[in-house]
Amino acid sequence: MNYDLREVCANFALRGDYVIGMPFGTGHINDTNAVTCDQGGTLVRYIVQRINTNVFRQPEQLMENFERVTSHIRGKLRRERKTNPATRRRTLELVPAKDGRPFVRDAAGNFFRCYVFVENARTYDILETEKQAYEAAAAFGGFQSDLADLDGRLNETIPEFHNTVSRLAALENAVKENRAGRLAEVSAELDFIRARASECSTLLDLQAAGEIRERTTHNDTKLNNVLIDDLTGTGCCVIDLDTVMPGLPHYDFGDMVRTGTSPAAEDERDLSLVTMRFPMYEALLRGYLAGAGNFLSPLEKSLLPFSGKLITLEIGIRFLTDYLEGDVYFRIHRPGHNLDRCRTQLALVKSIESQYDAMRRLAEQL
Ligand code: ADP
Ligand code: GN1
Ligand code: MG
Repeated sequence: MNYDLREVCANFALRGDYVIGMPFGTGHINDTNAVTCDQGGTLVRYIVQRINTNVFRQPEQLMENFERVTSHIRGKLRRERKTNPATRRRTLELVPAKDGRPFVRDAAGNFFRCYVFVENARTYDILETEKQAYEAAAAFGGFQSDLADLDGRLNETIPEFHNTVSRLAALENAVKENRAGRLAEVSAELDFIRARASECSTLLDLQAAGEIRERTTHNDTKLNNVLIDDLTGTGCCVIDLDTVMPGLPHYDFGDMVRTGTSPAAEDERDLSLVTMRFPMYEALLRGYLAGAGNFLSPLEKSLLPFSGKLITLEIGIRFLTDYLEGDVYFRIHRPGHNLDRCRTQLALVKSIESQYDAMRRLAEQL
């Protein structure tokens, strides 16, 4: 950590005295800390994050999106008079800096933001039950639905974020450059990905032809980006709003399939454990449609199973690219970590392919 959390917190309009702060969560991009403050004898927690500015080059624009999105949702909750505690927690609540801005910038150029810690809820890296899958997917679907009437277009915090064709081109470029000298190790993975290259443009082609259309989407619906209420088991708050921007709804559903159906961790080395659990897929599909089904066209709905395969392949491509480039993007915790992550994604693609007909049949039925 090249910053002093206590000093950073002194610049936010926090009520109470700083007690302790420590790293929190398992995200790959930002530095997340849980900070405890003493408010007149009661301990209250906040999340304080340093935004990864190598990834998010324009943090001011990102925070502008953040405020627009959370205030839109908050306004909706107010109008719906949903003032009970369960619905009040439905969106992140920023704590402004003492100068009124939505972030603090320190002398070293680090950007920080702070929000209220949502207590009595947690995220799961691996979903345990079908109810969790249903509730998490319903929360992400509801999030898209809440933003369907947002005025104007949000800033693109990472351009071409889910352009799978560009992601594949970036991989081929990393292959050509072989910057970390690791190319010889990855020939099986490359063959697997190249054999599926033609599928990378499917959604983009349909979008270009006007058959499916852009909306405001989350774009990082890893299942640990939704908080599940400890008491009720419902998906109470969608978090990690850095990539909320224009996108296809399929990107969100696809990433839920990627992260919600396998009983194995994203970086599991025993690939025999990686499998697409059909009941979890069914729960995700039902939950997502309960949240977002009202605004999707029949064609869009029919492409949901495909999105699971595509986004799993896409993230596999990104992990492999980062491995070849020398681990410059995703935080790693061991040598070979990005290659392990790539391999689990490809194993999951294989498992999805073996159950694809049944996945499509279910989507048609629903
Ligand atoms: P990253 O972009 O690094 O993934 P996230 O915004 O997803 O960062 O935060 C990392 C983790 O911190 C989450 O997975 C979640 O467990 C926890 N977290 C984030 N925001 C909150 C919050 N407001 N209340 C409780 N926990 C939170
Ligand atoms: C990153 O920030 P986090 O850990 O929720 C990444 C996602 C990937 C994911 C893979 C901004 O998500 O796109 O799907 O890792 N976020 C960004 O686990 O690149
Ligand atoms: Mg996250």
